[in-house]
Amino acid sequence: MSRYITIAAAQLGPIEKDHSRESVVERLIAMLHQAVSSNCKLVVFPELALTTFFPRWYTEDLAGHDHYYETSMPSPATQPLFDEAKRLGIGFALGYAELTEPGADGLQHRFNTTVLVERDGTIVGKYRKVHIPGHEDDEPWRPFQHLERRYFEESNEGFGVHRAFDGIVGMATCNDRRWPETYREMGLQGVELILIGYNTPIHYAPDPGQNALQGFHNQLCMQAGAYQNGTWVVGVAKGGVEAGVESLAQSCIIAPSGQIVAQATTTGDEVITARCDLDKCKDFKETLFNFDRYRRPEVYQRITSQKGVIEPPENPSN
Ligand code: CDT
Repeated sequence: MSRYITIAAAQLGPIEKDHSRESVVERLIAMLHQAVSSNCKLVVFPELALTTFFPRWYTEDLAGHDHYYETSMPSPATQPLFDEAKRLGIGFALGYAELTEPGADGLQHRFNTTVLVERDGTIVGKYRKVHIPGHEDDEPWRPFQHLERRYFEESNEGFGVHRAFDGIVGMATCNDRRWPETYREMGLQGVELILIGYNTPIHYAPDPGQNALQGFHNQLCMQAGAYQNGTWVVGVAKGGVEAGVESLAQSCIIAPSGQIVAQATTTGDEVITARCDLDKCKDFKETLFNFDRYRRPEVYQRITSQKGVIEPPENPSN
């Protein structure tokens, strides 16, 4: 049996500080049209797709940066995207900065969020980023900052999946893609399609030796996650040089075999597509990665009971 869905990864080039949300939404809608002309039913946009990557700037006063966040979704600026997608009968995933209503604690919360919208315009669900990289405080020695840990809380909601687009769909965001737990949590819920937006600066200040490996690591982790869980993975970048900082592009669509079936060739706005058979997941889920048959959770206890590394004691003879 086959269950085909044609999917677009809509890579964005840079968004500068002075670019309005409205101008960005125009770019998103242009890519939506391209996706429709390729018969796509789902288009995946990157992480924080509405603004420049603002965590690169330090601020004492977080509230002074609240204009980078959406307080509703759809928000006034994104309503035209929602309307056009519904009119065209295409779904989408969109990353944005979310500022919540005050919760039971009376506080507003800031999350790095992705919303998934079905072809009929209904909101399927939201995903709030779990693994928040970078640092909390000003680190002026860096050529640019990566202050996601100042601007966003870690979500405790985990990695849910949704029955949508005639399959089982999950989401993750940027740094999440480097962690095998991300994929396995969704793999254990039968995920068939994982949507991942990212902003990955090429320069990694704590260890610049990794700069030249950014493209390799991007593919390594997403291809492994796809294969080891028998799932499609769509990785979508905001790439190019934004505010003088170069970010990885290399958006790609990966099959459950781990093979890349489509990849961006530019660092700007670019739509890549693939016709994905969700039933291909079974080839892996029912054979080598038949979890029910072969997994051994009873010997994986450290994975959930322990956070950091605990090395064995030194040999007394040393
Ligand atoms: N946006 C995001 O999560 N970027 C990180 C950069 C890590 S370096 C601080 C990433 O993992 O690509």
